[in-house]
Amino acid sequence: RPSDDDDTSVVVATRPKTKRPPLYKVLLLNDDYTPMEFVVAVLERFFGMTHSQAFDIMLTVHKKGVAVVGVFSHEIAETKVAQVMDFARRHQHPLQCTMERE
Ligand code: NFA
Repeated sequence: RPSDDDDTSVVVATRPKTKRPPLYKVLLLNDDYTPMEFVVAVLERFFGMTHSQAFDIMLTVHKKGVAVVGVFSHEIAETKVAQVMDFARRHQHPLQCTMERE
C-alpha cells in the first residue's frame, strides 16, 4: 500500500530498565581539636545512632582518620553534610563532614 509505514522487519529485544539512583557515603573526618563528646552528639543527633554506636564510630574516626557514618541518596547526603558542617561551625569546632559516590 502507498502509505504503509509500519516496519515489522526489525525486532529488538528490550529489558525493563530500572536503574537505581546512585548512593552516597557520608564521611566524618578526624581532627585534633573537636571534642570527642561533640562528635558523639553529632552522630546521635544527625545520624540516629545510640550513644554506644556513636561512641564506637567516633573512636573509629579518631583512630583511623575517617569513617563512613551513613549511606544515603544524593539529596539526603547533602542535607546531612550541611547540617553537620553548620552545627560544627556554630560551635566553632573544625569538624569536617563530606560525601562521596559509593
Ligand atoms: N581527635 C579528636 C580529639 O582527640 C576527636 C575527634 C574524633 C574529632 C572524631 C573528630 C572526629 N579530641
